[in-house]
Amino acid sequence: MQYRDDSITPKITAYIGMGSNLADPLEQLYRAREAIAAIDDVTDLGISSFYQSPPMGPQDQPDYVNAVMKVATQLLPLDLLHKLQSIENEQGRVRGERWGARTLDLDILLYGDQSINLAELTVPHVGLAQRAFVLYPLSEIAPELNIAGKGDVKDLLKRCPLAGLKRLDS
Ligand code: PH2
Ligand code: MG
Ligand code: MG
Repeated sequence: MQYRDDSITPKITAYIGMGSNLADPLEQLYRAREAIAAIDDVTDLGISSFYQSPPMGPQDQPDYVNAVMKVATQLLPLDLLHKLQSIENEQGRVRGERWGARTLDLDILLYGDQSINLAELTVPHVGLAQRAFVLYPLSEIAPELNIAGKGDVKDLLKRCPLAGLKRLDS
């Protein structure tokens, strides 16, 4: 077993992008939030509203529902990623076409202020600064955030067209 002293392992604030466009998307995101909150060493710090938007990428798929969740965690980035992938799999994710329809997509958007460039994981997430379905929910729960190399969330938001994004009342 690896030695770890919780009192000195830092808690990192991370933001997780959540998306679904199959099999009752809202329900998928509710379930995913519970599953994320149940991970050891992950604390749920809140979630944005839910937003509906037309698909980015192939158009022959249903609209998406997206949200952003804020967590505190002592997991290393790849460990967190692998836990999120298990939750995607448990909720019936089938990996097919790039940007194709999915029951659940969980992306690490930000992990503290770290820049991570690994084959498996790029943080900040590549589409973060351009995608309305990421920026709007993110700005709701982190309006003062500055994203290294990209700028203030507030400024990114001003430059980001809504592209059909609608906030759901739920
Ligand atoms: N995710 C994709 C592909 N296209 N479109 C919307 N509106 N929302 C998404 O989350 C999304 C998408 C692949 O991750
Ligand atoms: Mg994604
Ligand atoms: Mg993904």
